[in-house]
Amino acid sequence: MGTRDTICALASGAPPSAIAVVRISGPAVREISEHLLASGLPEPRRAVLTRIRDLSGAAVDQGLVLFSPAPHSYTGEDTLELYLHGGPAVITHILDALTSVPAVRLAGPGEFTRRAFESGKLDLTEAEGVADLIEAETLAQKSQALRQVSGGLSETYNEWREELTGLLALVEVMVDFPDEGDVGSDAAAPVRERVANLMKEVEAALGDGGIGERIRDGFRIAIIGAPNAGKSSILNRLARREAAIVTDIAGTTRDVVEVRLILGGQVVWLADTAGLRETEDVVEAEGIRRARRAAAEADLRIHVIDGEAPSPPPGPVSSHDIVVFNKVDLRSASLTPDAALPISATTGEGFDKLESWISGFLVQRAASVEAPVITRARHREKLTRGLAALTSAKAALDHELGFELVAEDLRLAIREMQSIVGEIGVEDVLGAVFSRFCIGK
Ligand SMILES: Nc1nc2c(ncn2[C@@H]2O[C@H](COP(=O)(O)OP(=O)(O)OP(=O)(O)O)[C@@H](O)[C@H]2O)c(=O)[nH]1
Ligand SMILES: [Mg+2]
Repeated sequence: MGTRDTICALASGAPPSAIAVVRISGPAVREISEHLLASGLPEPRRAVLTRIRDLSGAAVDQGLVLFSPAPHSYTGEDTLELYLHGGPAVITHILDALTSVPAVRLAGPGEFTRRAFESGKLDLTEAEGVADLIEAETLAQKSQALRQVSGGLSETYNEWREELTGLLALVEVMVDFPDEGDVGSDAAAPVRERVANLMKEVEAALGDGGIGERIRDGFRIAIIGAPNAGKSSILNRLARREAAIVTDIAGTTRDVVEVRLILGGQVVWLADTAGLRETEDVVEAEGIRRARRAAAEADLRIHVIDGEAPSPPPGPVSSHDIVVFNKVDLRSASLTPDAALPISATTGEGFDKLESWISGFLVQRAASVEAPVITRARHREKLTRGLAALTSAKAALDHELGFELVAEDLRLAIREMQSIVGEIGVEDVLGAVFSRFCIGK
């Protein structure tokens, strides 16, 4: 690690700002401090007010500096933080001054966190948590990310990995000493039970309804119904802007139009879809196919009944759905079918009820799993494969196929758990995770 570059970057937001934080990490930090700080290398972990100059001795600014020696820093390396006046010229001058030192270069996205990961300060789920925390828009996203940063997910994955490692040790003994304790079902029974218990736990995590991923990426709501029912008008009113085209021609919406909203404290992707009907038109038919797919994938469907030409909602209405009777401004609300909410996209009547119903639904859904251990598709994919390996181990035990096979499956399951926390991290996974960070983190 001694031969690494030293990296620097603006860690605070875009200038101008009251204060700008510039971060420097790597082996050249001590040398830089001697050259650029009037007070020289500061005492560790002690904020010092000093003049900062460039290599020619010209003043850059004055501000607080903080030195965190390795390994007690975020990156695990020597780190220097400069708290400067947040003007664009100050920032340009300091970054120029720093990068004029031959061993120093500007950091790439997420490079500080990647170094923290590489020096064992964070595991991969914790590093992902850092990225999520920075991007968190809702309180729900923030608290989920914070839990992840503090190792809430790693804990579960590590427990499973430890249990698997213990099981593997047991099974390997049986492979090596098949005669001991009679290979029969007696020896296998405790292993089988522990595998079954672990399977139950992993299955429960996978059966969380995708709540962790929804909180992070957004819940999906689809507006569906007959052509001209007012679906696009409803989307526009909920989005508070003219996101979708509205005309009195049936079949106006062809493609799925999605808008991003915050409702009930959650990020929501609201989709307007093509009106469902029989059609010979190829383009419209494709739109309808997409509408049905959006409806099938949604967490919640808003079925729209056209108050002008009421017809029952197409397809089954589940408890995850809401039926609205639109255009009540044209009709008497008393004509609203049972269990449907009377609304008018034109006047806004009934929208406060509709919004609070959706919010209530989301609050309930988000609370349905207390602490999801899956917050990304990456975790789900690995965990699904881990479960498949466990299922195969269980089958090998059930059919007495030999402990070698069981051991092999357990090893596979361990690898999946290890790759979730990045213990065995293939380079492309790391690249994909860290490239999405902002520069300076
Ligand atoms: N009076 C009244 N008219 C409405 C209401 N909602 C929508 N409309 C009208 O109904 C027509 C169809 O509205 P859209 O929002 O385009 O309907 P849609 O369901 O998206 O239609 P398609 O995209 O063709 O499937 C337009 O002329 C709207 O102005 C309402 O609540 N009251
Ligand atoms: Mg439409």
